[in-house]
Amino acid sequence: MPEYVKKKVLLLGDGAVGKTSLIRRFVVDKFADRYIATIGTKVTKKDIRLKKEGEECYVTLMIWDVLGQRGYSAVQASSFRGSQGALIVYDVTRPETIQALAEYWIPRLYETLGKVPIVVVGNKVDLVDRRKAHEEDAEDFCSKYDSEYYLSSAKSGENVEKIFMSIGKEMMEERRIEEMDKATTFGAPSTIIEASDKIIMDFCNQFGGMESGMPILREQFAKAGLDIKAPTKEGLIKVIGFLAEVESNLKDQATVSRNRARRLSIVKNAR
Ligand code: G3D
Ligand code: MG
Repeated sequence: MPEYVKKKVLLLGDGAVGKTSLIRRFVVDKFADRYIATIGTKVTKKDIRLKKEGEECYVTLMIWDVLGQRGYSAVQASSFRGSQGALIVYDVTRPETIQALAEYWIPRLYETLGKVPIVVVGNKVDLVDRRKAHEEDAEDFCSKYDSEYYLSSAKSGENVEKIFMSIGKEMMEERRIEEMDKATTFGAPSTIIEASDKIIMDFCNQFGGMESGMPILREQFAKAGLDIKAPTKEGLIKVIGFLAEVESNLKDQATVSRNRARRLSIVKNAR
């Protein structure tokens, strides 16, 4: 018996990054070159089909195109309510728009809804030559938020379907939301020991608890030559790589790389 659900997804980001164009491309497969600023909030509906734990499920996405002007915080907060996830969009040709995500959009979202799943989207990739650099920027940015990213183009259609499917999938995984609640706080300064502690907990949470996680951790720490009493950054980075190898036999690729990125960001922030 397939499951039918309705999910509300937000598109957030500064004006003119391409939110309305991405929705239009996804829903009616068209691109219009004429810029019409979105007034207020517009809702578009689209049905998608996903697999959840091997089971087919039908999801009706209610896609909310939120007024992109910063400062309209009451309008924005009220459009956030009841939503289970967001596509966070910036324009790869305007670096200030990725900065706005960290300074404005993501904090506003988390203030209102708590830590819901997000997928970061660098749009207008058709306009850049050095794609690799943009990928690195996006990856670096995402590691702080435990999210996936895509570079997209509403103009060519590249990755447009993928970004909506990806957030749809994230919103279906309630387990993941629990994991995020359990996850450690990021960005806070910590010592190498604290970082090591967080990584251990993070791995155990994902691996069915301490009893099942610890033996694997001990093995991988030993393999990396890491002394649990005096861990080093380099050693932890090695361990994170080994843990990703272990997980790649058990989890899907997206989860494995998200876990790796999250753990690397813990190490990066350690003193
Ligand atoms: P918004 O809803 O985030 O405010 P819009 O942004 O979807 O209205 O898009 C703003 C401008 O960017 C529009 O151009 C639109 O055509 C353009 N645009 C959106 N996505 C892409 C893309 O992927 N590639 C390119 N090259 N342009 C894109 P104008 O020129 O009318 O301002
Ligand atoms: Mg718009």
